[in-house]
Amino acid sequence: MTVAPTGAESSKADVPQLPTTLDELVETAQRCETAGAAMIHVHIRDDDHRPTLDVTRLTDTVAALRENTTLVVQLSSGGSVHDPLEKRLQVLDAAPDSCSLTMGTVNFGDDVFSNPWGFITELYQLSQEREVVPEFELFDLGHVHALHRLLASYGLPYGGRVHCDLVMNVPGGMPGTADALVAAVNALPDEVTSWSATGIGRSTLTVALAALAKGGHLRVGMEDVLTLARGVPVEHNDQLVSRAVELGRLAQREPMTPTEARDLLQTRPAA
Ligand code: KMH
Ligand code: ZN
Repeated sequence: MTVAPTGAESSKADVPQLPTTLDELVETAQRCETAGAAMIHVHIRDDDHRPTLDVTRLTDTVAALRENTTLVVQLSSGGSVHDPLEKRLQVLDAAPDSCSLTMGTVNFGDDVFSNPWGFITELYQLSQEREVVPEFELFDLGHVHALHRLLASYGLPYGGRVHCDLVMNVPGGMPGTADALVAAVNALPDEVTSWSATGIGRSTLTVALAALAKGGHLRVGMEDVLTLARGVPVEHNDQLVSRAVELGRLAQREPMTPTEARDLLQTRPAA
């Protein structure tokens, strides 16, 4: 189970319970680990709670999460739709266990989340060099196709495992339906060793249930959904983790521990 607690899209003014400071992020990470998360997908904010890719801040964040949790630390290389590609490559300077790596450009609501092929291949090769395990973010079936091309051209990731996350229901990407999930999973390259799925907004439960039924892992968090039900705001990310754990238990699936997740992903051993 991955928790994506913050994202880059919601503002602190609109969602005061969003963890945007380092203290809030660490507290969230601890509570989500207790609730059953094994990995954290991290976007950070500046002193004004705006998205930032400042490398010093990212490095401090990785250190604080390592000090206070055993979670696998995954930094977002996606940032916000406004971040330049060069800044997004620098995320690896903060030496996380894992980084997200989106497999293509996608319309993102009224914006464009830009991931040209040259950027994808540069980030991928950098992740191999720096021994950072990528999580391939797949927003559309075309991104699955691009993953075949990447693996054929540049070989396996650091650690030899191939882990993907289906990000569904972004306006511009694939819909958050069971049918779309099955189509995407059936098209994954044979090299894929594990995958998770997350459904944005209202599709969160549909996607989680479909992923469990199809044997996948789950990502949840306030990056992806801000309500538990219509008109019921999420007060803390651990509510989403606990609910996903409960869904898993109904499906007789136990959440992995961070140690098991490290083994699954073959992340770099601690220095
Ligand atoms: N914030 C989105 C534009 C990622 O973290 O790699 C991109 C995103 C994907 O969240
Ligand atoms: Zn993200």
